[in-house]
Amino acid sequence: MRRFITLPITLGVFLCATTAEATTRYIVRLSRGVTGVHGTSVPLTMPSSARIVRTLGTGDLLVELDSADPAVLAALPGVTGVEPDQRLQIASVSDPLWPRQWNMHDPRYGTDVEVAWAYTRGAGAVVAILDTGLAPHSEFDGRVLPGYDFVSDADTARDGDERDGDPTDEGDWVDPGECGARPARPSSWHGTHVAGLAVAGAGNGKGIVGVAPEAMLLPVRVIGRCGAWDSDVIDAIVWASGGTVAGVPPPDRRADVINLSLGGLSICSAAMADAIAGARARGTAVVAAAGNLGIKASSMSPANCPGVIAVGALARDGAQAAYSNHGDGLTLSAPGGSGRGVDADDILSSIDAGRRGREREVFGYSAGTSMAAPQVAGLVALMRSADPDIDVDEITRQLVDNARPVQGRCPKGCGAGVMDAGATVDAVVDELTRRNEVR
Ligand SMILES: [Ca+2]
Ligand SMILES: [Ca+2]
Ligand SMILES: [Ca+2]
Repeated sequence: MRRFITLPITLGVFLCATTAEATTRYIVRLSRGVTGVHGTSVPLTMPSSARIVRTLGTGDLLVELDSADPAVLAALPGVTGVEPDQRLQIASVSDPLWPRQWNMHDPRYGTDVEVAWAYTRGAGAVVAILDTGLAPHSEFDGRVLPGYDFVSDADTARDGDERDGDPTDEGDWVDPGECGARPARPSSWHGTHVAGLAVAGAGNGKGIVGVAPEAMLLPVRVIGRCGAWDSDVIDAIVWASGGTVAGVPPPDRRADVINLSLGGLSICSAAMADAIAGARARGTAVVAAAGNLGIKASSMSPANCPGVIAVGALARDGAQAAYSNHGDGLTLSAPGGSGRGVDADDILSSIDAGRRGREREVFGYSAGTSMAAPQVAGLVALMRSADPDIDVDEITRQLVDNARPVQGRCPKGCGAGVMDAGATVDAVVDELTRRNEVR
């Protein structure tokens, strides 16, 4: 049986120790006046099976034994207690669906988020998800900022009006003939799935965990039932990054990062490039999905816009996913799932059960660069939480410099490699420490 002991450390991370591991290291507590090293009063003589490793800051002795039987230590005169020296680990995540989140913890193909969580879980950072809106889901309880609905076309908005202050996802199901030649399909709850990958809550006894489970979520609706207009996305980027959009009250908090799991086949328009440049100038990083057409990433906007962090997708086997756009246009890659219809090889996140309108919160699998991008956006939130002064260029540089080599095949180009949350946040904290030492 494993016994877990939890103790908080300064960074707010919970460590746990398991006593299942046999130890030969013991912390030996001494009565006052006894010491095993300098012998100021009563010298403690160790048996030949024991070796003093060092004196701890508390005055206790760390002792290594040849055997695992500490009775020999307890019997020594002057010893008041003997305790095993336990090896501490980052707590196993208690959220029940965590074991299925291979994209985060698989030792070869995952993103190593647990290492990053030793520093931060994203508290203080804001992630804006520009998407189909947000279906109510308890994974975001207490962390949803007032968002906005930028869908200006009342005909496709499904909420009966033009822009409004309620970004709730009304469902994007399509009936035959509704959106040109598009086939009929049920609602995707795409925005809720994407949001969960970035910021779903940890330790709430529920579902999954996002990359930045303590970051705030700014939900922004831009996609109606037939897609999103460029013009609505442009306004939403300006707004979420703290710029001014006529007729729309400013957000309570500017986003640290905007996620765009959307795109179309086109060059980057000058207006879109302007909106993104403005967001970057105000300190908001912009992350975009590279697209799922298996073509050059440079052919899809807004992933091809200057300054955008463009994210490709990797399959369950660590290779580039067959659907992922690729090539020089990618900044880096993240797990996006295989997309071959096998749930366990895809990416699990929060959705709604409704085939048309909202019914109830559930969890479901999906694959795509849409799933890869928000994991990078979540990582940007961790970086901003660790160092609130890190600028957008430095964020991009650290993502690239600390990406890991792709473990599977990627002949057409995966950008800098796989996002590595642990190495990246570690590097950001190092850099911050160096900066503070110089001051
Ligand atoms: Ca509306
Ligand atoms: Ca609305
Ligand atoms: Ca959860």
